[in-house]
Amino acid sequence: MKNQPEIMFESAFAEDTFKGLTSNPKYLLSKYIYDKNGDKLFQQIMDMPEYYLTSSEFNILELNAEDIVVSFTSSNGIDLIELGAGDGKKTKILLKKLVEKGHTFDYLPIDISQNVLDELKLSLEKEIPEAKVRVQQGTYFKTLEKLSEYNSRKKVILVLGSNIGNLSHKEAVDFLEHIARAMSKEDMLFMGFDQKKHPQKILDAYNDPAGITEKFNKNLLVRINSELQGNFDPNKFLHWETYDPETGTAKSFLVSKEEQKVNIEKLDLKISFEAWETIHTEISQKYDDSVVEWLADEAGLIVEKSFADKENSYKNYIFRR
Ligand code: AVJ
Repeated sequence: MKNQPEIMFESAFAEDTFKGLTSNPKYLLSKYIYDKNGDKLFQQIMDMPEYYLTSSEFNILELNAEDIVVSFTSSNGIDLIELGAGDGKKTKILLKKLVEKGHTFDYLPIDISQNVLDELKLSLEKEIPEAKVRVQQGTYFKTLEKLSEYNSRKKVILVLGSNIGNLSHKEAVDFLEHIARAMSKEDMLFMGFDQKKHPQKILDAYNDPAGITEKFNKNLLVRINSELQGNFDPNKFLHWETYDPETGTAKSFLVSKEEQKVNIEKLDLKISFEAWETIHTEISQKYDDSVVEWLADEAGLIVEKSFADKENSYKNYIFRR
């Protein structure tokens, strides 16, 4: 991979899109859903009644805020580092509790989207002016390298929202390993994992009748059109969701409703679709305790504690090295 001529492509988005659409079967990477439009659509998803993940985690944090915050703290304060911070709606519960209990901390939210970070910073200045905040833009892998630079006091790393679910188990272990490597003995990792549950509930969360998730998924095509001068007609694709209860993997696809050709000018690429040919766009992995323990073990981490909602539909785990 390292030897590929990078000059051929104007961006990682261009290169990954070229690779995905010339593969068989075709795929696109879900991280590229999150441009300004995608961020907005994800905000709308989090407000949908069908998307139980957000309210489940919100309730877990609210019910256990005191316990959680107590386990976070250290006599000389902490650096609270959040990967994929988003709007920080759930994190604010913990920040408020830290302030209320008089704990010393810096909050360091990291997100791929600068828009999201700008808004987060503004809202925190208003809602929790006591909090010391330093935002950082970047992808997970870039930010993981920076993690070990924070080593003057206890680090607590947050990954909420079951964001790990977009990774295959192999990628998840790799991600956890990178985090583990940057952790010292007293550091902690606090992470949300959506749990296996009634398959219909999962399908409903990723296939809402209002079509918000469909728009979110199709934003990949819209983004290719606007940034790479493509001519996808999103109406000629079907949003399709599957869930395999054995593996716990929810998968999103765009399915071509007819035979068609698409032109992407900036990639100098013409792609043909057969009728009913697929583009795989996203996985949203669901977990149980034994899978989480296995992932942790593979990455050299130990599960110290977990917090669940009433139905065990979602869990937050504390990991240590
Ligand atoms: C942000 C990765 C947790 O997979 O549940 C929501 C993204 N995709 N609806 C998820 C998403 C479709 C979400 N994560």
